[in-house]
Amino acid sequence: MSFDIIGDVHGQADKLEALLQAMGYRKRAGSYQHPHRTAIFVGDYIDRGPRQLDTYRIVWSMVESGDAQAILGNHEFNAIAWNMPDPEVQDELQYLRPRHGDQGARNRHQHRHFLAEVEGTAQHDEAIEWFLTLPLWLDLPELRVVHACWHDGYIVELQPLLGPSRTLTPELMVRASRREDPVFRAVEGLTKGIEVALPDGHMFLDKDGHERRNVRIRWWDEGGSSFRELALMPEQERMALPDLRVPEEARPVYDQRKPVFIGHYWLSGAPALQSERIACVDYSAGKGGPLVAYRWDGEPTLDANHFHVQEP
Ligand SMILES: [Mn+2]
Repeated sequence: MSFDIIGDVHGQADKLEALLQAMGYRKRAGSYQHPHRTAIFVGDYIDRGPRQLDTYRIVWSMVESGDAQAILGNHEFNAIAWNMPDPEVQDELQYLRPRHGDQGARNRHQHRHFLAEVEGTAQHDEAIEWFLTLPLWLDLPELRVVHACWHDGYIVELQPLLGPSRTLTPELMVRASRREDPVFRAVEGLTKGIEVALPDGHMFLDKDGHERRNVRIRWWDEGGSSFRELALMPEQERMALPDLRVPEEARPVYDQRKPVFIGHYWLSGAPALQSERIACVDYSAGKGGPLVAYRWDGEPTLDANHFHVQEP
């Protein structure tokens, strides 16, 4: 099998159509197809860009016709939670992702481009229904795909709880929306990456001046070991972190059995591999960057020459 693994589109349907064309896909019977390749989308189809519904329709139609597979990104997870009433709140209507207060305003702001196109229409529920059919990860015979982090522990934990095609059920959506529930940590780990608590007494100030005691890490970096080396943050802030080891148990170790493709990390610059077996295909198409894909032709060891960069 030959697969083209396509990065986070975030409503940039122009970039997606240009990329599919350039990679040899043609529109036939309402869906883009390639004579002998299958596309795989790594999640985050919505939010940010100017053509939310068009993006959703392109990806949806390719999955329907068997020309693509697609998984769930954190933005689709959030969209479902925004639209799902909390069944445990009886006397008023509350949603799993808050719509009220300061947090509600921030949530709405993050989701505004999608809402502007769908709020109050039948397409909204239709899109949410479809998001609920997206698996949290793909483990194909030859390769793996997950939105942010391949974590064997979380996968083993979630596997028996998920729907038939590794999808989130309504019950799991509730559990994944409760910070104190282990399902929250597992779903967040796979779709947003790994967050590690800084050693006691350490903190840093984020770009809004808020104190933070957790950092997200570059889980794929086998060479790094300290918070200073592994934290995912601008270099200047990173250098202020303690030169102390990230606890081994907090870091997933990738088993290297097959290539794994991820999105999510808003990378920039020329596409580069994370390792021989790990490739991120998100180069910030959602905020001015190119849409990137990896043309996979069966190689067990990944090759940076296989990146396709669709300039905006
Ligand atoms: Mn993401």
